[in-house]
Amino acid sequence: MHIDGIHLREINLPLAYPFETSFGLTTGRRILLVEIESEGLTAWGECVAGEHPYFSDEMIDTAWMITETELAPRLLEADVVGGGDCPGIFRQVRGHRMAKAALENAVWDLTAQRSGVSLSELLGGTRSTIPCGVSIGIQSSVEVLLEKVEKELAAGYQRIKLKCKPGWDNRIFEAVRSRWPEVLLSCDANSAYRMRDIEHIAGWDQFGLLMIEQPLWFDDFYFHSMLQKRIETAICLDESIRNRRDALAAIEMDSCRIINIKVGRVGGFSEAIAVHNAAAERGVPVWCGGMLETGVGRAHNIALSSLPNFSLPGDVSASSRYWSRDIIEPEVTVSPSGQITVPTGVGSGFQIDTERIEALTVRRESIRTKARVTA
Ligand code: OSB
Ligand code: MG
Repeated sequence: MHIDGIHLREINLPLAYPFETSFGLTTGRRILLVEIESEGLTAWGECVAGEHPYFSDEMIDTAWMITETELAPRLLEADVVGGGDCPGIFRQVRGHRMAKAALENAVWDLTAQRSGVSLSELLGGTRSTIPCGVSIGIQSSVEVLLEKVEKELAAGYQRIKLKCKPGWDNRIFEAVRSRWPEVLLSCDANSAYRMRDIEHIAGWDQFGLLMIEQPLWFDDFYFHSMLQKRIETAICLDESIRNRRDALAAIEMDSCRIINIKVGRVGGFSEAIAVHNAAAERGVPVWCGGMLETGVGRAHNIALSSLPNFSLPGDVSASSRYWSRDIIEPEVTVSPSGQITVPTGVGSGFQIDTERIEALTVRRESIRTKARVTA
């Protein structure tokens, strides 16, 4: 395919509800969207890098710079047949996986459109609906948290994930467990604990959690493996898993028994599928994580979640939990049984609300194929 232009935009969008994790509070998002123009078709990708380099070492401004100066020019020069070509095209650039993923995912979306199939089908999806959970941030009080949990369970969500940190752990697990003894419950520490906390974490076995997500260092396998040997509850790795090799190492070392796949964190759909397959072959279930995406990234998460080994409820939830109004149509909704229907239409299956995106845009840049100079 010939790629005619790549357009970068930053949109600013306030969150409908502030989101607090052990690494900080987010009240609004600055989001890099990429738009790829090719032979009359247009496809979008969302970069999930945050406003600060707190979840990973990427942030929107580094992603913007790398996309503009390194990735987009490479993609424009390359012979592209499909999204699977992108890792090779970007190989010389180390890291910057969230920046790479935004472009690669847009190329997959474009390929689905060109082939007249749904993105889910192109990726190898087999599910027509996906099971949904929610990630609930740190709240001002236990009472406020319980109200949130009640609201999400009433909406049908199949799994509740509680963000935790030292001082916001046993109290909330106890409160939620005593009120809902049977609910699928997990927690996510975003690396807030250290080995001195090992006995404290072992105490969580009594709460019957489905998993404990990324309790230790963001880049660690070894100490998670030591912790996993000491506790009964499954560890789930998020931040630590950057690619298929990391997944293999983590599984081999018993650093985790469940993997959270975020397509941005691993650099795009190609690597996400590779992690999915490696885990599936070893009997390790996976689920799709979230990064407070708009509808562009959410639609891509839905397509990815339709692959067979995404057997646990993911953090892919309704648009209205994040935005007063999303940037796709229709917005993402969740059924009373806590499921999202995987679209069967061509491409992502959602329409991009370009008018709304235009209104939210605060910065833009277009990169086009250099005119070839002929002698
Ligand atoms: O660790 O899963 C995480 C949000 C931002 C950064 C990291 C994480 C999260 C979430 C929210 O847990 C998931 C979502 O609802 O999008
Ligand atoms: Mg996480």
